Amino acid sequence: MIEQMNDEFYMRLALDMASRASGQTGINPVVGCVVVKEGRIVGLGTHLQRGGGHAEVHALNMAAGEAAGSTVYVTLEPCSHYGKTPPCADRVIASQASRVVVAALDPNPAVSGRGIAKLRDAGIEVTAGVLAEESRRLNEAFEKYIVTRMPFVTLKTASTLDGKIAARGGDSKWITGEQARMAVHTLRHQHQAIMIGAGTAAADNPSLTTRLPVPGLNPVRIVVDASLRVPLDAKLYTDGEAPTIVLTTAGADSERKSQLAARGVDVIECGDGTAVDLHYAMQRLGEKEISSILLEGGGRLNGSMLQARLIDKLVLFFAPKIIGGGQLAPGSFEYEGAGRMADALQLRGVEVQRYGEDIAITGYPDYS
Ligand code: AOF
Ligand code: ZN
Repeated sequence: MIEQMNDEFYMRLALDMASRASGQTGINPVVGCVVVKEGRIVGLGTHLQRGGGHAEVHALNMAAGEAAGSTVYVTLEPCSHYGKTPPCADRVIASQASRVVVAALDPNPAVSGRGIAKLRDAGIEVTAGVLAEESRRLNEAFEKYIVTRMPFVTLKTASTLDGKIAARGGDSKWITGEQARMAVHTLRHQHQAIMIGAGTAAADNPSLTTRLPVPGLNPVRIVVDASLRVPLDAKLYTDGEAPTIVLTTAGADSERKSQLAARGVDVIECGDGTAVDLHYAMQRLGEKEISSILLEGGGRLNGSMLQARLIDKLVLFFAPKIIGGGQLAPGSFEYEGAGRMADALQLRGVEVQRYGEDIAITGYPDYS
């Protein structure tokens, strides 16, 4: 009982450190590590960027000679393979730690249980599964990408209670309040890319940068533009704030493609139909090592991505307002939809947060 409380206490610290690095490790997971000996913390470490040291290495370096006989708390199973760095399991064994407490297993097929097996084979006591769900939640994008090489897509909307993302006259500033908009900028920081449709790009001319009181990272910007109708002087193509990718079709104007390429925009042809082949697009983005995408609409792209079952998570902000407007006011999800309530898309694991006057509903679509 006491041991379990201690394990959770130190694992929470490790998880907290890991969570602060969310958004800055690229395709890698976020991982925290705490080394404890005789009731004292002797080492702390966090994986801060891809190619950089793993959490265990930083923490064990800090612990130095104190690592012998210690307990090592780590939010992800120590790795067993040679990646950009040597296996952490070997490093833990060499440090002569006597016990290792792990939150989640590493879903990387190159590891998946082999790290823990290595430690046990070396005679180290291993306790696995302490606060595992918290760790898995932090690395939900990594969990998908490392197995499928497809990006984890979070769909975000900000609408009125009746699901509208603009008024009948087209105006959309602002629907939600400042706190909710801050939360969106934190989501931008935490995702590697942000994606919008051509309609939104043309109507709003957004910059899609991360604007927070504490500076954040700008995601790569992705525009879905089958016919290349977004003007060349759009901020996304001219401001140089972050790389921009355009997903288009083989049939789109080739001169426009060259003009975009000349501006440094990465133009990807996704199929030869009239619409962008979204499944193929996600595969290509995965190949470019984009492991997480924040989809910021509009309604038609949201609908198409849902229908293609490419959405992994939804974060829906609602302002306590009703605007009406029928067909003239665009909604968050514009698609044919289900004919019967029994066929509605069900969200699982639903949670509700408050941001000032606004609320956010988070959930995971159940496509089964
Ligand atoms: C750990 N501790 O802090 C991290 C781990 O390319 P590399 O060498 O950085 O390896 C990346 C892989 O290592 C990643 O896919 C995941 O399996 C594991 N990440 N493992 O023991 C860490 N970041
Ligand atoms: Zn490692």
